Amino acid sequence: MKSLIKYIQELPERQFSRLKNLERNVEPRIDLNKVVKKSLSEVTLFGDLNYSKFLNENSYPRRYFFKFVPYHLGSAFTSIIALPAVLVKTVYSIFKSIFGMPKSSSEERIDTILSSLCDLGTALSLIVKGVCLGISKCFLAPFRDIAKIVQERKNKKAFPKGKIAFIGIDLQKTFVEGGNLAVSEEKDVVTPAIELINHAAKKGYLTVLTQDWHGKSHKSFAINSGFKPYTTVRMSGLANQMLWPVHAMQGTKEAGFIDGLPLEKIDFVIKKGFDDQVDSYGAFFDNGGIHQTALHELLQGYNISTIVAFGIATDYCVLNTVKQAHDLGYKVILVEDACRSVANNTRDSALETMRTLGVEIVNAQEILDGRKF
Ligand code: VGL
Ligand code: ZN
Repeated sequence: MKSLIKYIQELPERQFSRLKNLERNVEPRIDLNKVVKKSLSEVTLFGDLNYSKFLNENSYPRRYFFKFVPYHLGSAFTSIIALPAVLVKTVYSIFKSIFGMPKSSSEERIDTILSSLCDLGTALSLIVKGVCLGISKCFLAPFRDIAKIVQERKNKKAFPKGKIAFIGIDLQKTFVEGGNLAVSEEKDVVTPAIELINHAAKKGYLTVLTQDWHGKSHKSFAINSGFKPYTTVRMSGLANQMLWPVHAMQGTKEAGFIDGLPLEKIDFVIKKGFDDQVDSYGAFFDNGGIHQTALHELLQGYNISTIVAFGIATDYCVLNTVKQAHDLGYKVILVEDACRSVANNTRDSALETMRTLGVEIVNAQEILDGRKF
């Protein structure tokens, strides 16, 4: 009995020290490799991207090609152009030493010829080196550059600054002009999204993109059910599933990220919506709340407590991601003017729902000004 009373008396202190320990535990507790392996199909860890995948997904070579290749090839060709000049000079010196120096001894002539040949050898080796370096740089530099970027990101993000993560939701071609499920875009969504990502990367905050990633038999595609797009049905036990035009189909160009996003500044890509039987608007769980992506684990590993959310669509994937984040205990800031919606009425009710939850709704400029952090 005595020890029980003592225990109860000490309880607040015990709790307190437990909390203190938790607070002190500020270093990432996560084994990123484990997370990535665990759900390899869903999360792409920037540092682990393999080069060919990186090249494919980022059209890096094209950008690289026009920037560096002419430069390196130029230096290779400069060396090649030097070749005839060096040859002419050597042949001239040899001729001069044989025919133009009648008074000199044969020993002197041989000396001059040999030194000309040595000069020729040195010049040739420099030329060959120049050509080889120039050409090899053309082919190797993209890989070296990528390796450098990857290393920089790894170093920097080992301990991201602050406890803030910027999450760009479904910023994919399929959801903007020209895409199959283009949202209403009275204003450009790409520019503020790019600015937010640049801002986050500059400040050293964690950056994540989510990617809707459906198989061709996905049940949310109207074509797979026989109903018209934009009708609401019951799907896999879940009410109110909207049927959509085919969108964000795995591996298609449409499912790729919108051109111009600085993908090299993104730390993680979370893919969602694999399960053909259930839709997945939120980036943390599918709509049935059954399957969990690696996002929460990743954010926890980095001790993230605040999420800055933006992207597409305010009334579906943004709303659900924000709701799930809120339920998981994150403080959520929604950047309203960096979001676009499927429809105005659902956008308004989505914003109202988020406001009621206590989500802070801001404009991109307030973040970019550094007013918040
Ligand atoms: C989304 C509808 C269907 C979204 C995704 O990203 O908001 N909306 N799939
Ligand atoms: Zn979808």
